[in-house]
Amino acid sequence: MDNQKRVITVQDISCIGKCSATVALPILSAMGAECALLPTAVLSTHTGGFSGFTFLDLTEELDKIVEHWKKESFKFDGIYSGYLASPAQVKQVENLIDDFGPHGAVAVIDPVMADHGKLYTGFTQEHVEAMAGLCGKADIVLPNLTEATLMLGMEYTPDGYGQDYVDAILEGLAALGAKVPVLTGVNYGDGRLGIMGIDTRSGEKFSYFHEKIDQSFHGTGDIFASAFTGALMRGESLESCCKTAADFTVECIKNTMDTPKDRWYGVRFENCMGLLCK
Ligand code: PXL
Repeated sequence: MDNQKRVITVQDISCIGKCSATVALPILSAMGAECALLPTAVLSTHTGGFSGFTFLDLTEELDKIVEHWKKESFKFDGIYSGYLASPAQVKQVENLIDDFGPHGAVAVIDPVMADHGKLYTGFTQEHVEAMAGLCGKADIVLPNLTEATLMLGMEYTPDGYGQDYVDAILEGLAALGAKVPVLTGVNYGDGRLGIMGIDTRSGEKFSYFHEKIDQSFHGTGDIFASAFTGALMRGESLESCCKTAADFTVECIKNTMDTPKDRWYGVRFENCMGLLCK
């Protein structure tokens, strides 16, 4: 019997920059899932750190692609969205969940829009509000601290916080409607960085902490979310998905530290891919 999982990933194509589609596709493939791509936009590079990038919005094309998929009666096991170019596209992903969710597709939403306390270039408060709505329809949400606090209208505190702050964020995300909120980038000041989540259906909490590397790299959120989704499709527990994805991301970062600094626009994940094929 063919039990290969098929996932739709909704991502932009940043032609150079090692993020979104150019990491989601190889990672999901390496982990054994078939990956269908719904491309939100085509950019010459990602928007972080490059100026003069080109940007082609594919909002109109998305509906046509999905209409065709529905006509063909394709079935999917997962819907995994990352960078969405506009509030209209956020709505399109909600429609995707309505279309394919009832047939068994688990919705994993990474609300890609901000980091280090700041929205990425081009995003507005309207996008934040739309994303909060989408997260409310998701099975699993994977925000970082900045994205979570923006969606909840909470103060962003980069460090010096305790368990109460994280609990309040997870509760807030659950109150939006997310079944499994998972917060990334949790830092209790002990030299580690972690992921904390709760499955609101069972009340079970889970977490995974790993060594903190004091260097930030583009695309690592996408690498984490892609590997998390791949692990989920492989049937791993939520805690195991956190571990698989975080360990892989840390290895990719370590594998990049010694490359020339002007090449630090993404991590050198390519020769770490073997870690995912098991
Ligand atoms: O890695 C997130 C991301 C994805 N896609 C585009 C981006 C970014 C972050 O800046 O600009 C186009």
